[in-house]
Amino acid sequence: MTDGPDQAEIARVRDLLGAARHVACLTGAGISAASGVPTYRGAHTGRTVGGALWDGLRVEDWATPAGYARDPQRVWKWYSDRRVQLGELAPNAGHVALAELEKRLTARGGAFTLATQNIDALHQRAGSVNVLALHGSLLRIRCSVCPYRREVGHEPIAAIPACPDCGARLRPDVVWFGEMLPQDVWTAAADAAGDCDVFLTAGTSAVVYPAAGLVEIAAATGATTVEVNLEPTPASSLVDVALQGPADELLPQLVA
Ligand code: BV8
Ligand code: ZN
Repeated sequence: MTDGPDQAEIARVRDLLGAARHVACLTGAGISAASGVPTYRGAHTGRTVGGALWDGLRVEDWATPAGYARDPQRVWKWYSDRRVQLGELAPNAGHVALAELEKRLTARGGAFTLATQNIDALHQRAGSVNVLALHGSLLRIRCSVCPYRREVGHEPIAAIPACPDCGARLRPDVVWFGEMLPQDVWTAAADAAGDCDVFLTAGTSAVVYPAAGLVEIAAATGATTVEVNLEPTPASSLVDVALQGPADELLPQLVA
């Protein structure tokens, strides 16, 4: 347990969630930190790639279509290693709390929408159902050129496969910088942010757009907004309640 926010704030959010009709949530790398997934930026309790991965390049420099074109084997290996590592990791109490919240809301006729920037599928493994994976999935690969895509497991894939339909290079099915988010997924997330009465953001540095804009949509349309993060972010001054602490400790308290 950390010192963290006071119990009155926790109780206030618990009441808000208990009375809500539709809760929408945005998560980022921080929610998976306690599972051993590295974060990208900011303070951390577990591991972090800390922005600079190789040769001083920031994630924004190489997690791009141009970065893949420049050094496909290296970028491919980075994702392949993460996919293998993910097979050894498990959801934590933060993921489980959000899955529990969804169960409760749906059991009483409410709605829960979980938009995540994470590509680790740990929310689904924890039992969350209505999950919008804004930035794709580590567990899918797709063609760089045509619509071909397929699911993959946690086994290593050393060589970059060629597309069985057109022969082009396959790539991870994730959204890189400079690429559009899948339109249907983004529309569903923006609709949920505009429709919810409570919007909860957890474990995100709130700097990558358009995902970070969801809390702005929710605030502008009258939702009560709550942030759970280890440290203040650009969203902290916008939200109604900013709780600082580890998501794997705070989310179970909010949902208890
Ligand atoms: C697009 C996926 C339209 C694969 C990722 C200038 C201003 C505004 C926007 C832009 C700009 N310049 C460029 C842009 C657009 C750009 C962008 O937002 N850039 C930012 C960096 C300035 N966005 C895009 O390009 C997006 N597409 O805009 O399309 C378009 C297209 C073409 C032309 C015109 C328009 C696409 C963005 C997708 C990027 N994909 N990766 C992969 O993961 O490998 S981004 C990367 O950051 C991550 O993958 C993750 O998905 C994302 C967000 O990170 P977070 O999840 O928030 O994680 P982070 O590490 O940053 O923070 C962790 C937080 O947790 C910290 O605050 C820490 O304190 C906290 N924490 C740690 N431990 C805990 C904890 N909290 C609680 N508990 C703990 N235990
Ligand atoms: Zn193809």
